[in-house]
Parts: sequence; C-alpha cells; structure tokens
Amino acid sequence: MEYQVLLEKPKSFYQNYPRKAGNIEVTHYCPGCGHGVAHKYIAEALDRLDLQDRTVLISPVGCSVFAYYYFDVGNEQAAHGRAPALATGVKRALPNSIVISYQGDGDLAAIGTAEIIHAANRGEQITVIFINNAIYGMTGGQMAPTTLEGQKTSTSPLGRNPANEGFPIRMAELLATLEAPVYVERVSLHDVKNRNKARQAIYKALKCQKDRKGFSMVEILSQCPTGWKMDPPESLKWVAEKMVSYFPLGVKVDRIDESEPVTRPEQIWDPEVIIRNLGLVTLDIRQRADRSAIAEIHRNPRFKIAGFGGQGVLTMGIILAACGMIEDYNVAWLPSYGPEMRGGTAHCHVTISSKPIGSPLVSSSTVCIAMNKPSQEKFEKELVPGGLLIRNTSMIDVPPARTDIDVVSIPAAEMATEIGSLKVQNMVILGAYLEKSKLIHPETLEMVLKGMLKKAALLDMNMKALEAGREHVRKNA
Ligand SMILES: Cc1ncc(C[n+]2csc(CCOP(=O)(O)OP(=O)(O)O)c2C)c(N)n1
Ligand code: SF4
Repeated sequence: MEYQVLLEKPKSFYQNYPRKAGNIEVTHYCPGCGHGVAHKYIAEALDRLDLQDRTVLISPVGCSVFAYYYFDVGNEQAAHGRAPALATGVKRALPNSIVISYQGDGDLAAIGTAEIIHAANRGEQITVIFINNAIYGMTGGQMAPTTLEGQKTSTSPLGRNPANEGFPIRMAELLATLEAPVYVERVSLHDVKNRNKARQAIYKALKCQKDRKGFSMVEILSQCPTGWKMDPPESLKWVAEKMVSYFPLGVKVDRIDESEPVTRPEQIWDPEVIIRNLGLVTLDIRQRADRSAIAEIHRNPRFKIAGFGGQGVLTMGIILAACGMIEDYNVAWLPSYGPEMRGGTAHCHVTISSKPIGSPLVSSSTVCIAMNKPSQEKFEKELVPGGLLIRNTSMIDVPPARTDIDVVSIPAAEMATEIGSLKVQNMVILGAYLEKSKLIHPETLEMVLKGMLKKAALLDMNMKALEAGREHVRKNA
C-alpha cells in the first residue's frame, strides 16, 4: 500500500476549534489522551481517500461528544449508545455518504451493546471507530464493560472482580463471530509502531466503506491518563503491559478482498412499493385531492392525535400517513403509548408534507385531535394560532381553553355506537377532519381502508362512520 506521511494538519479538520470555552487552537481532551490521536488518523485517512465532502461523523456521548468541533465534515451527535443506529439511518438515507460511528467503550459496549451488535449483524455499510480506554472517561472514571480484572475505578474501588462484575468484554472478537462484518481489527496507541498500525487500520476501514464492501470496525486500545490517575508516559506503559495481554491486537476478520461491493436495493424506499407490500393499495387508480382547494392552514399539516388506548388513535395516524403517501406527500408517523395493553393513554405525531420532513416529532401542531378530556387539556396548548382542534365531545365535558383556534366538536363515540360499534369512533373523527381540510381525495381513503379491512361488513361500517363525520361537518359548517 502506498503510504505518505503528512506533516501538515489534515484538511478534514477545521483550522481552529471555536467553542464556548477553551483555547481554540487545541482540543478539549486531556494531555496524553488517545482520542486526539485517533481523530488525527481519521482526518488523515479522509484526506487521503478524498472523502471529506461525503463524510458524516456521528459523535457519541462520552469524552468525544465534541468531535464535531474538530472535524470539518457533516456531523451528527447521537444519544448515548445510539451512534450505530443513527449511522444506519444516515447511511441508508444517503447511500453515497461515508458514515463513521465514533464511540467509547461505555457508549459502545455498555448502554449501546444492542445497537452495535445489530448494526454489525445487519452488515451496515458504516465504519465504527471504537475507543477502548477501559473506563468511563467523561463521567469521572467509572467501571466500563472493558475494565480489566482487578482494575480500580470509582465504581470498583477494590478492583474489578469477575465474580461480581463479570469479565471484561472483547468486543472485536464478539463482533467477529457474526457473519456480516467485513473488516474488524484491534490496534493500540501505546508506541510508534502500533500507532502506525492504528493509522493503517483506520485507513483500511474507511477504504472498505468507500469500496462499498460492508461493515468495518477498528477497536483502538487508548490511554486515559486522567481516568486512570496516571501521567501520560505511565498510561502508555499500562496499555502495553496490561491491556494488550487481555485484548490481543490484530485482525479479527478481513473479508474485504472476497466481498463484492454491495448496493442496497434503492426501490425499497419507493413509497408505492412500501404501500403495496403493506397491502394498503387494492386499486390501481390513483387520485389526488385538488391541492389548490386546500386552505393554507391545512396544507402540510402536523397532527397530534391523542386519546385512550383502544380508541383507534394510532390507527387514525397510520391511515392518514398512508393516504398522504399515496398522494405523493412525505409522511412521518410516530406513536407514543404506555405499556398497558388497553386503557392507557396513547398519542401519535403525524406529519404530511410536500417538503422533506426533518423530524417526526410534532411539537407545534396545526391539527389536534382529542379523543378524550385529558388529551384536549394536554395538547390544545400546542396548536398554532388558527390551528384546528377536533374534539370528541362524547368524552369531553369542558370547552376548549383557546379562543384563537378553529374547533370542530363532534360526539363521535355516540355516533359510532349508533352506526353499530364504538370502535369506529376514530373513523367518524377522520371523516370530520377530511371534510374540513379537503387534504385527501375520498377515493384514496377508500383505497387504504379496502387494503386494511378485508371483511366487507367491517369496511361497510367504517365507510358509514366516515360519511357520518363528513356529514356532521357539512351540516355544522
Ligand atoms: C442515557 C445516558 N446515560 C448516562 C449518561 C452519562 N454518561 C455520559 S458519558 C458516559 C460514559 C462515557 O464513557 P465512554 O463511552 O467509555 O467514553 P469516554 O468518555 O471514556 O471517551 C456516561 C455513562 C448519559 N449522558 N446519558
Ligand atoms: S478523561 Fe480520559 S478519555 Fe476523557 S479526555 Fe481525559 S484522558 Fe481522554
């Protein structure tokens, strides 16, 4: 492999590192810390492989949480342990990006164990840089899953005892037992020779991703002088003498040469394919509501739909999202419910938009559907001025507190019971909403319901409920 020593600062770093506190010429890491060295090798490899403009670095929770201050690439910061999940999302949404999940051992091997194992097992085309410093550095030196036997930390003051705390986990070996990973190597930063090997391994892992070969991970044995209460030279010695003997260095898996470049099938993201696979479409005719007839407030709506579990709150959201997909909108549906089977509270966030959706969370809604009193009280506050509140007055005996919103009051539960089943109260509400907003073509909705409800009698009752809701709005307009 052609190798060139770079003496200048890699381009993939910012020239300086402006941040709230601290000297902008240097990083926030402690003197002698391994993170900065690992950062340098990543930046060098990105330069050499010409990947800077395509790279998204996911920083974790841990001492490296601020990696985004240093790398002049796309940056995201994940919740603790979730970097591989976020990396998966980024890579799948942007298949041409180069995605790096940068993680400490508390992050990757404790709280994030499930995420890393499943990302590796799925063969996500990401590169994981795993900094194993045998401790939780950021929070003051607690025991990590990689803490060595006998090692004293603030939470194992007598030394780690396997009888009590289990044995240190060898993550590289563990992931190497899986079928999918293409390249996994463990390296160390304790001397020049090993640093060069670390530099080459990081380059190789990123090249593996560039060549679309599959999942790669480099585990780096890295010194944490502060957490270990040592000076930097002592900490290097400790890595060499203690860590390397428990965590053997070297390649654990290398299937790069025998692996064909993988391209994930793009059509999987085609909404039409998804809708058909879900059985949501039974007809070929695709109708669209006339968008020019939709009032401004009802374009690109953001919903909060809430009630008791069992009131069809989540289903209402799914139906709306499915209708939006069929009519070529971007959609998001995010459910939230308690652990109870029935009777707990449930709500969902739904966004239907002709623009890209940044986040599925709806914190300020244009439509609030309240199926019961607590839902009205909790969520009407979030409506934008002029937004629409649809309230199921069968279950709400207080008026809305807001006076700057549009309100549709409808006794949906009573109307549904009259039609034949309390279960269709959500359809009464949906009918009312669609009549009011004109967002979705009636045939689109019928198509979705036909896909979901296979029994004719059930479909009939749901269609009646929808019509009853529409009729209510027409009469009370
Ligand atoms: C959900 C959650 N739990 C716990 C924490 C506290 N916390 C912050 S960093 C950290 C451990 C970091 O250790 P490691 O991943 O080894 O990284 P290092 O700091 O050593 O680089 C913990 C437990 C948190 N921020 N979020
Ligand atoms: S606490 Fe340890 S891992 Fe964190 S910056 Fe300091 S030396 Fe590095």
